[in-house]
Amino acid sequence: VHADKINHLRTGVQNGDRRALARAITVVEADLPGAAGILKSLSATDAARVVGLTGPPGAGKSTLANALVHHWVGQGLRVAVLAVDPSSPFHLGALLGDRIRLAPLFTHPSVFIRSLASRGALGGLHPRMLEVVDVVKEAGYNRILVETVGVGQSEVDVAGLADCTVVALVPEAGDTVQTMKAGLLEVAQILVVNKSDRDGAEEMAKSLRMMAHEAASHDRPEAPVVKTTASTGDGVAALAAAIDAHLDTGRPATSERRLHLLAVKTLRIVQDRHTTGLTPTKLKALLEVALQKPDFNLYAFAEGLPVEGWGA
Ligand SMILES: Nc1nc2c(ncn2[C@@H]2O[C@H](COP(=O)(O)OP(=O)(O)O)[C@@H](O)[C@H]2O)c(=O)[nH]1
Ligand SMILES: [Mg+2]
Repeated sequence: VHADKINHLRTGVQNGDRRALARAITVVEADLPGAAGILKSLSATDAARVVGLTGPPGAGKSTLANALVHHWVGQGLRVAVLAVDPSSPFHLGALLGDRIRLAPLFTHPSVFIRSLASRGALGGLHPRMLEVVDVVKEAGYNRILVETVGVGQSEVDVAGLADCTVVALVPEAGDTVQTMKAGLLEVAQILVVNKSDRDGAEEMAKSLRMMAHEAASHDRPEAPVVKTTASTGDGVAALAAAIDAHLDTGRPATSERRLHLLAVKTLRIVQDRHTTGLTPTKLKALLEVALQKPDFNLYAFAEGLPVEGWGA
């Protein structure tokens, strides 16, 4: 892909052309030719706030995301949603105000929605999620909401890229809570008891508050617990306020956490770059040749591999 094509695409993304954005995401997501060129052309814009929304399947994450989008759009914000949950596609509409509902939302100028495939059956972020988020940031959205199913590693992954991680649970999730200490609770900066129209919501909120209190420390503020009924919009304004409060306090530009995340991100980029083009099939072919030599050494072989560059 030629440089002027990449420039054209990037300019489109920056100007809010959603087709250009969709195209750029596809290129980056699938690592098509031009992906590196697009990524390297990104400006250092970091105005968008990334909100991760995770939790067990069926907790109401998509419904909650809809409600948050509605809330933010009502405040005049531009919002992008990246949903890593093909099983539960976005049905924007139900919660959106009439004015917005009448117009198909995918054409609403303030909203961009994209589904991404997950890494595997157990969920997990798309392997190019970091890059996709960076492309979306270029398009000038104020909020980027990333919905993932929290069933394993994904909640940790999403915490790594989000400025604020929201974990959604339901009143019946008592068992989940017992087993989630190591995962979901650890990454939660805000805890949500969704489906609060159901029995047991207050009990659930109470036990979560206790846990959040125990988990808090001097460098880890206590995660607030918010009760919501996503399907009616109850509590969504309070959730949005909690998110704003977290975003306001967090993230000094050179904070230890940010530096750590950037280091992890750099490592991943470098590792990816070095394995680009190295498929098991290709390696087997190279190994077959290398093994002919009597002084074959695996380490010397690995070091001598043809590493593809990071050129456009
Ligand atoms: N009663 C009730 N149902 C809800 C609420 N929020 C979502 N749901 C329903 O729960 C189901 C799963 O919601 P969804 O947003 O797809 O969950 P996700 O898998 O976490 O994204 C849907 O049928 C929703 O309509 C809520 O606050 N109360
Ligand atoms: Mg969903």
